[in-house]
Amino acid sequence: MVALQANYCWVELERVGPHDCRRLLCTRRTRLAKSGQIICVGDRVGVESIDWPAGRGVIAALEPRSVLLVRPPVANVSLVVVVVALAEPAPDPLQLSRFLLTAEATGQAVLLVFSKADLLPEQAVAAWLGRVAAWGYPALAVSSQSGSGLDQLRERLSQPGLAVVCGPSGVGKSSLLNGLKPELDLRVAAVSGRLQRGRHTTRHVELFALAPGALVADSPGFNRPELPGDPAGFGLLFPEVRRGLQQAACRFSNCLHLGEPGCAVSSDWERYGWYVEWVGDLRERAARPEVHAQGQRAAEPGLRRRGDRLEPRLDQQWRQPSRRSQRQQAWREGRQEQDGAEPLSLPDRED
Ligand SMILES: Nc1nc2c(ncn2[C@@H]2O[C@H](COP(=O)(O)OP(=O)(O)O)[C@@H](O)[C@H]2O)c(=O)[nH]1
Ligand SMILES: [Mg+2]
Ligand SMILES: [Zn+2]
Repeated sequence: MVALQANYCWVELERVGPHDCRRLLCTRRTRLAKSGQIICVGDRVGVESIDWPAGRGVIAALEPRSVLLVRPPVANVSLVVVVVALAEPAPDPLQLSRFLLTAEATGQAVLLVFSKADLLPEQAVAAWLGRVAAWGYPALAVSSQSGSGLDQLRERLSQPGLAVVCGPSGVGKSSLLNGLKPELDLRVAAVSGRLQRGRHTTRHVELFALAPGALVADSPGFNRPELPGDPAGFGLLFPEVRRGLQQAACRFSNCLHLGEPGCAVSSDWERYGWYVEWVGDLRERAARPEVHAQGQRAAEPGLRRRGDRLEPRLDQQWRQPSRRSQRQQAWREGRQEQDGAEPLSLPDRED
């Protein structure tokens, strides 16, 4: 499914159909929604009742998905491209890290792109590239204005798979995709206001083919992604931590890498201080389950929690169970988490 507009889905076909049909405008079988199967952009679906001359059909089946990116909600993502501008707006390393963490949380490849390279002198660009290389990200500096770096980016995005471009608004994501494929003609907004934030002109998620089998999704910008996950797995979202663990194992398997005895992760990296602070935030969140459940809902406006799964929010008519029973469920889950929670304090000594 390549695009969702109100209650209609555009489905791109695996093979060209009669009447040279490549895309079908589809509705969804009600029983899909009733069985709790929510279709996201990026999902592979089965279509029935096809009216070829009209180009219409009905989605009747959803294939299992490998990954679901929460924001924007895109299924089966294989590459997350995080874009931040070198200027207008200037990079915010904390915000950039939050984007990188949510990208890492998908478990898929992450590519960091600095946009608007035309606005900074070469030396300043090199300084940013060096800084994030030390974090573990060999980044790309590009400019849609001058065209520099676009060929390299096009090459990366032309690999088979599904890439999602995300990042703050106004950094030039839509401009970049337009630069890669001018016929897209995506809407671009002037950066406005004293905060130099772009307006959110990209309103819905849509997939485009950049090369055969290489799909790319532009996404609406948002400015402050929530921290993903729980304290236990959090360290693995940092290349700096993964690097340490490749060389040696920590003494305790549930090590939080906060200077525990026998920890294999050093504290000698730029983002270590933020890491410590964020682990603290996550532990606090985990210790207060009611706040946690609310935080989750606020954190993911595109999605809601259902059992232990995340689902995109739907129009009122699709919603079930009711908001009230959702709240009760979230509350019950919170209680369970509290009752069965693993202690997050330092591990007991094993020796
Ligand atoms: N100087 C410069 N401005 C750019 C570049 N790319 C985009 N812009 C401007 O940045 C603003 C936001 O661009 P847009 O593509 O809508 O950003 P998005 O919100 O990330 O999709 C627009 O005014 C663009 O003209 C670039 O490479 N250089
Ligand atoms: Mg945009
Ligand atoms: Zn450790």
